[in-house]
Amino acid sequence: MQATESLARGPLTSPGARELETSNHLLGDRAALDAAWERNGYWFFRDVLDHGAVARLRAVYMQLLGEYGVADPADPQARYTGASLEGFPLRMDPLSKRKAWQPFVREPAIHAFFRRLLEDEPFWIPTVEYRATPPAADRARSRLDFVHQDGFYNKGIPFRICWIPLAGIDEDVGGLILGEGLHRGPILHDTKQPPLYPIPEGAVPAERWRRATYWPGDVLLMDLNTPHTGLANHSDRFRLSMDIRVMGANENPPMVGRLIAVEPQIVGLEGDDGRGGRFIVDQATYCRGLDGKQVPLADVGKHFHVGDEVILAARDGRATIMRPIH
Ligand SMILES: O=C(O)CCC(=O)C(=O)O
Ligand SMILES: [Fe+2]
Repeated sequence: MQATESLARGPLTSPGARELETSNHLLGDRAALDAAWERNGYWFFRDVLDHGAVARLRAVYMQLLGEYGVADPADPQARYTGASLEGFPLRMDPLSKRKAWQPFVREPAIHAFFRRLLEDEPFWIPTVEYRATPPAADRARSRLDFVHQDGFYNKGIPFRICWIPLAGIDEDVGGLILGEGLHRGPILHDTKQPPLYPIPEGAVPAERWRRATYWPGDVLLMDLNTPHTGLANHSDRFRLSMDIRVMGANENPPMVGRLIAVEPQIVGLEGDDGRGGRFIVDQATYCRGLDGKQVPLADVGKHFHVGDEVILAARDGRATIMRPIH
């Protein structure tokens, strides 16, 4: 299948990170899995996802890259052709629109893995990034793209991040790097630096960084407060991965559905799974816009409309967080 050829090894230019710890041997042992999560802030499983399912998702990416002429869909290494990236949808919007994640998580083998891992029905939060990252143009920049904690931008939804490589991703191609064992510590984002609130350089001690050479079939789950970033792509190929968020259906997941009413201080939601109702939206609600920035309460009616698809978490009839789905 795809890209199992040997990957060219360049010099180590990221922070000399140690290998991620694997948790395959803990599968089926709830207490040991939980202990590893508490200690490290992640689980890394090697070769547990069905290769056919991963290849089918990868093919969807490759077709889009082919349509834009930036890679040959038949190239197992997804090398960048050099064609202009000007019109190329870097965030892969066509895949967002068609919800390319859904057929993937419905694949019986993929569902079965997460069902067993969570000991619960997986509930997928449709905050999905389809990443086809071209080789970096500027190689003088730091290789750490943007260190962040997802929890800082997603208060109130205790999901686990699932980062899924769709091809071989070595140190040159980049891939994910994380700070081990920092998820129970303080939030590292600098609250004095809006609008991005970056994590100051050095906040993740050099010896905490972990990464791996990733292969199709691997999956990395991270705590929502584990600091992490992609590494800049210093190869000649696209870096192909998807990240999506999951929690157990019995862990009080947020609602996902369409708005059926947007009134001052009230929204109505029809959830995809039958949950829904009318919810108070007030100062305590964290409303997020499409650009990720917080929407002031007075502007909710401008940003949210009947028919919009949203993620909404609520407690006692009050929305705690509301955000659009792309
Ligand atoms: O793949 C990347 O570059 C970053 C991934 C990420 O931020 C995430 O999975 O939450
Ligand atoms: Fe992230």
